[in-house]
Amino acid sequence: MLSLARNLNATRAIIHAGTSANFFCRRPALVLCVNPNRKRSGKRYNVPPSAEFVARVSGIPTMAKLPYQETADGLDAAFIGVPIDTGTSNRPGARFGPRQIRVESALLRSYNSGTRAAPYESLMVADIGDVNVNVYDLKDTCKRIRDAYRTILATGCIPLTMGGDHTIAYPILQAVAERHGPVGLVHVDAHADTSDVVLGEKIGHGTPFRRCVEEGLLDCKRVVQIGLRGTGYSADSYEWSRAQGFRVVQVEECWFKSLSPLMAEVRAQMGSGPVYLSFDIDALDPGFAPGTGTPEIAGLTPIQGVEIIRGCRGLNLVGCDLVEVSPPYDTTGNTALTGANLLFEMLCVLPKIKYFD
Ligand SMILES: [Mn+2]
Repeated sequence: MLSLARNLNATRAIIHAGTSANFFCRRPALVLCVNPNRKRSGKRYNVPPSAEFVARVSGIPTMAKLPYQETADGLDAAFIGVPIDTGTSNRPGARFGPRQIRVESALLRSYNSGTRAAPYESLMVADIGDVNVNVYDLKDTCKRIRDAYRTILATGCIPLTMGGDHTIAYPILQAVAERHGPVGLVHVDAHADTSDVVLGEKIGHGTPFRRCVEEGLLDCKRVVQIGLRGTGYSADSYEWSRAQGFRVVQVEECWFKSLSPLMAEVRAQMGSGPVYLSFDIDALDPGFAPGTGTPEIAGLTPIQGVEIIRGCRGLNLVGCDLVEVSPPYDTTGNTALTGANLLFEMLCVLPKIKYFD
């Protein structure tokens, strides 16, 4: 209560000073939500305005109501959108994913009540907008994504990507591997996304991880694919993955279980090397996340999704994405809301995040 009272008093002071309207500027946002328990490290972080004091429906919808800035300079982590669906094989609409995730993310608060993570007391985070994609040319889009992520990664910032269809993982991982070398991969998905050629094309949302392996972007012994399921083009749809050395965890191994024990094994598999987390929202059952392009029944629960992400705590995460949210197929907005929450969970397991234990 004491800290709440202090926050309230600080906020009143700002309101009386007449500056509260501009809550996207760094200083007012910080003053609005300053936590008196924060160690006096001298470093100031971006803190979203609290809905205790600022209506969450107000303002320009950035991810988690964080400040927007044009580059990754000075950031430890950044939310970035890649609004494409020109790689989809079935229902389109993922190009609207980043925008809808930002809108629904207005419900997010600053602390993780479950894990007691305090991301905005640990890292400098902002929303850096969207990659300027070419909706008429998927190959050009891939080049644009790769170039954008080279620039982001060169600053030392960890990208948290809002997709966009899963094609984007390929050019992102090209840039990630350029900086970090071949990375481990925690891939959560209904599909392996390891097809070679689809309708004569090498680039699409069913092929990114085949391309990544061909280019040596992955440390194949440190790849796990979780949640795979559905009908296939052959009886063993995941033979190619296993032949590369991937660990494949089909959804049947996940049914009716906590995935925390699995994640202990995954942490051992990943070791201390760099790891990329790629989470396709279609890993979740379409009853929970219907707004996606290629839904498959009998999927993971949101609880299991959260267990997977929280199980990545302690890994050397160098980038994360949440892809395939297609808002037109979920008029409730709940798929995008789920995506926003999963992205917040990803932020909460990045290296150097502070926890109140
Ligand atoms: Mn996928």
